[in-house]
Amino acid sequence: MDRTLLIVKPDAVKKNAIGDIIRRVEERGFVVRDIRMLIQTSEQAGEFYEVHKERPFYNDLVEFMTSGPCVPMVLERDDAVPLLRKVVGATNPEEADEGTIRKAHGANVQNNAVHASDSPENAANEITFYFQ
Ligand code: 3AN
Repeated sequence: MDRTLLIVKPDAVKKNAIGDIIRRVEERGFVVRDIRMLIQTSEQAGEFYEVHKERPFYNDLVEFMTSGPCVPMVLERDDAVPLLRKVVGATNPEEADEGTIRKAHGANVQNNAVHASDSPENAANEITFYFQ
């Protein structure tokens, strides 16, 4: 079994979509192994998205990710990382396939409802980041 990290971002928490998002991943065979709710500090959000530090949207992204509670969770199933990326959909909700979480709940390329790890190596690091 593989593990990956899903974060319900502040926009989706605000619109009461935590339950629907968990339902969607559970329906596709993922098991929730750990979960918490936190309001991130700018330092935490900045470190999490450090790879985007030089991008023009970095400051807005950090502000968005600290704008309210978010819900990171550890999800488990075989092939967890690529399969969760499929369930989540494209970064831009307008380009996301029907039936994906971002199509259902994302508003725009920044406020796109969820984060999902993009490689097994990042998944391991991101799980440690929120669940020491
Ligand atoms: P993904 O989350 O699909 O792996 P990344 O890693 O390219 O996408 O981007 C991380 C986060 O940065 C996205 N989830 C989104 O919130 C934000 N983001 C990405 N591209 C843009 C953009 N062009 N403008 C604003 N925010 C962006």
